[in-house]
Amino acid sequence: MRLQLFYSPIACSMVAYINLTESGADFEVSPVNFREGAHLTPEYLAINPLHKVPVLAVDGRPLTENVAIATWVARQYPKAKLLPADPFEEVAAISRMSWFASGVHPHLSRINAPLKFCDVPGSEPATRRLAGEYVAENFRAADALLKGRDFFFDHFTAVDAHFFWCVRRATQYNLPLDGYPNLLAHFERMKQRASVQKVLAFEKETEKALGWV
Ligand SMILES: N[C@@H](CCC(=O)N[C@@H](CS)C(=O)NCC(=O)O)C(=O)O
Repeated sequence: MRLQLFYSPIACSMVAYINLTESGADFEVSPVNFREGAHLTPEYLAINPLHKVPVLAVDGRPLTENVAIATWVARQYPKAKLLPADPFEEVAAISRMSWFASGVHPHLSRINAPLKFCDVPGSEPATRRLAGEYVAENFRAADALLKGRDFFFDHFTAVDAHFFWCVRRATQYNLPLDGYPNLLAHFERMKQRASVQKVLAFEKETEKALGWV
């Protein structure tokens, strides 16, 4: 089976990279150079008309959306236990990932590119401030869930990989995180994982190769 991950540095394709690494899958990475508009070319739009990463092509069949990719990887490589085994817990994990994808990520995107969401001249600071407040509300809830625990469930799962990326992105926007001790401890714990260290090293290499740094 050929697994091809379409990936861009900094982007949430990091989540799929971590999950594939944790699963022990043999996969190749096709970097997508956002800064040169590679995601807007006819070739890439044929893979994902919504011009986003990640895409995991499984024997050429494109699978989009981090939650779906994580679920597929978890089912394909069950030994990695990327999702909890208990049926309720498994769906609860999917619920958490869906929350990060639909309830956290869009606010982070507003901070990154406020004019894509409100094009009123001079509105960027207000869009960013409001998005930051929504991120804060979500991080407060996540911090409470992580109290007294190493991971969202009783072992590392794809949920932790997804949340790691959200917090990482927040640090890149210098959002204040001091009020979330459990979230910060989780972030530091995640940075110790081999899969996370691998993707961070890969990101650096790719940024160099793409001429971003
Ligand atoms: N819900 C999607 C979000 C994917 C997404 O928004 N990816 C961003 C990077 S973090 C992207 O590719 N943006 C480029 C674009 O929208 O043109 C997922 O979780 O996979």
